[in-house]
Amino acid sequence: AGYRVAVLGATGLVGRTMIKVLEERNFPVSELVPLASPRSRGEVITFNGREFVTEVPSAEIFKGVDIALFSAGATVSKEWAPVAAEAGAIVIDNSSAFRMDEGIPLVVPEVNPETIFDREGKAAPIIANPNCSTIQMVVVLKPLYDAYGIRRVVVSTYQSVTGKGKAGRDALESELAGNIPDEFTHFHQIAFNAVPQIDAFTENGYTKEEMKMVNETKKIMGDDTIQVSPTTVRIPVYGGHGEALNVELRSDFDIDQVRALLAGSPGIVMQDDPSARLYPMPMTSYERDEVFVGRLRPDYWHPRTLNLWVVADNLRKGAATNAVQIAELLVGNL
Ligand code: 11C
Repeated sequence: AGYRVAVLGATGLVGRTMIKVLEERNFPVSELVPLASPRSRGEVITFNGREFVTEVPSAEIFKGVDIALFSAGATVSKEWAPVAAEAGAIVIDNSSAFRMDEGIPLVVPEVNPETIFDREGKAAPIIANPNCSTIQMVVVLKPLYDAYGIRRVVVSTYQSVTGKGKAGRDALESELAGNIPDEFTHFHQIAFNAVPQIDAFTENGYTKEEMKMVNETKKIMGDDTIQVSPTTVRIPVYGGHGEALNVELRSDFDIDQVRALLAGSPGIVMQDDPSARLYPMPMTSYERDEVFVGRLRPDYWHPRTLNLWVVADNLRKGAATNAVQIAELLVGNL
């Protein structure tokens, strides 16, 4: 019993994490279909003690697949997601290919799980998984939005090199070993540095990463009026992305009530005890599925506004875990 689950990008950092998370969460998999580029064809993936051989995607291979988790970049998704959907699979796509398309749900299970299904209860053929830095932010914004309303969010990110996959991680390791490459993976040296550019710049002076945080947040929260003002920065860490949030609410709040509200909200772990030097960090969020929140305090100057610090493992809640949670919503509903 169970579902035939394909993972496209199975040998990448996110793909491997998807397979690990499927196993850890006992997702009902009858057969795993690992897929990757021709370079990785034939690589053996062990899942629940069984070995599966990596294939390349084809129209044929998606026949009989129930759920296809994609994490091989937007170009690959654009080519293969329609093929997989046509073959009858529900595609959960971790790339940016379809996120902002009308009619494609963009889903964080703690925030908008209902958007997966139409009025008849049928799942959308392609479901988009948001960008990692957006996911961990909206998990925290949702309970605040429901309780107080949100006007504006000023966010600065401190993002892990693993946001650029294996290449991003290897670049840091190589630079730390003293190698200076011809071309830097993170635009500049990332070892001992902080680079205020993630992805390319758009015409308005914001990077694509920053515009993802602006646009994806509005779509996921279902409110076009939320003003997200982002600066995204790459730093030389593994284990997770950090985000300093300054959130202007629409009504007054009591900070202890906010702390209790967030601590009791789905997917959040509160780590907020300055006297014990307890606050979230990438090192302690590594390989965890939750979103960690701390440094909660009212804005010193501005009414109805609070500051907080949010960390999540970008390969887990920021990518693989969120995708598997979406797949869990499909169980019994396909
Ligand atoms: C980074 N957030 O840290 C990016 C990686 O749209 O899924 C994920 C890009 C995306 O570099």
